[in-house]
Amino acid sequence: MGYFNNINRIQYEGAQSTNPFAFKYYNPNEKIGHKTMKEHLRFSVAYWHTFTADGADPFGAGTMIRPWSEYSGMDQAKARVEAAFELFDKLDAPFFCFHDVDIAPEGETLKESYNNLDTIVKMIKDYMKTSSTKLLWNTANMFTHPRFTHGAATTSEADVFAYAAAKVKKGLEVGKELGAENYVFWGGREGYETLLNTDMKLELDNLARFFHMALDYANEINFTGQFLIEPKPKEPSKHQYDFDVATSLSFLQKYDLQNHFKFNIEANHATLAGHTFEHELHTARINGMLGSVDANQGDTLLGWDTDEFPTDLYSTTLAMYEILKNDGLGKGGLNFDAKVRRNSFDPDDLFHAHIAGMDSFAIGLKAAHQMLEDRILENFISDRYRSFSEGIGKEIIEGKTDFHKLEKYALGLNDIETKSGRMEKLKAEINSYLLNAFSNVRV
Ligand code: XLS
Ligand code: CA
Ligand code: CA
Repeated sequence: MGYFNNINRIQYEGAQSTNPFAFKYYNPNEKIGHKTMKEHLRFSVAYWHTFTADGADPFGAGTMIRPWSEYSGMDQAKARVEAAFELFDKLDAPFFCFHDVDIAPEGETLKESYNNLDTIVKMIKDYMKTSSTKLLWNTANMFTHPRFTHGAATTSEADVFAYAAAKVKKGLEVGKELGAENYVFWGGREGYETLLNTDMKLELDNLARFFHMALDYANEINFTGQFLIEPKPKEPSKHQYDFDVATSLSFLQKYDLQNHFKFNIEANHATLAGHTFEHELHTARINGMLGSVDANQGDTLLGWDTDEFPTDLYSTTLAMYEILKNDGLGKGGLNFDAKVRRNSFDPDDLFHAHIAGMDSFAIGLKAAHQMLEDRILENFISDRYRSFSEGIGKEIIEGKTDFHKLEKYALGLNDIETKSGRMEKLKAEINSYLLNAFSNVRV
């Protein structure tokens, strides 16, 4: 007895297939460069959107038809685990991710919450013995319960700080138990509404204290997962401290934490911060801080975090370009932190959505790989900056100049030549890589 009985294991059938329950472009074993698609993409299913959420929004009740809805409490939590491993297996998903409260209901007390969690973690561990799906990361939900209204590590209440510490301590133990490759910190309530009531310096100092204690505990129990901060500028807080990669990086540097963290970059959070997805990936990459990715997309017409499944091929291509330039994501992966729309309420939609996301990233991978092979951007960019590899530019780079020398040089210049940036030409080239990526696809 299964939960998705009408669905068989999703297979790669190629672009000509008309089977909606087949991969058209994601061919897990196909080699792209020196790795298979599966190794490059390291897809992960987000437990909260796919198994826990019911489609409720601030204006309406849940809509999702889920085979586990008939249960409640711990019975429902157990049914979700069964359904989850069935879906993981049918998608052949390499990874999954969860918050503590996604997998097990909170109890009346912290102790009771721990007990619920222990029961479900044991069940998940048993499933993982025979499943090929591994835990990409887990995290503690420190934003839903009213106790976190003023924040968790940045709260004004020391008792809440202690409670948050207990949840992360337990989270690290669970991560170790299940072999998590990473541990994520997303601070939805780590921010403020108004400076009128906020001691920002104390809150930021406390956030750093919290992270140092988390690192100490991870060392103590020998948890070897990578610590990840997931930036987001706002929502639910008006102003979140981990605004974007650049802001979070300077925080980590100030508090001597930069060598112990990387970033988990979410596409929709990037756009909420007024950046592109690739800007955030790039900023993390050039600082050696690109850890993992929450693969989704926002809606340009809406100013909030819509967490849609990624289907924009231009975006997946530029994202994969950054990931390939980073030589992959290491312990990270592409986690579908994405939810089916409220009106895509059938269980089948969970499969359609994941297939769409996986195919979209497969196309992006293939196009980006070819762009890199042909060095279209690399060659253009190195030519554009060529003036810094010869003459005065080389001297600037080598530290052999000062303002006196540069002024003397500038006074001797007659015509200064500037070259076109050729953005439109480059964009047209990317379009042809996208169109060509699968033109000779095997069917
Ligand atoms: C919310 C975040 C959250 C994190 C994990 O916007 O994306 O789901 O990924 O806490
Ligand atoms: Ca996320
Ligand atoms: Ca989000």
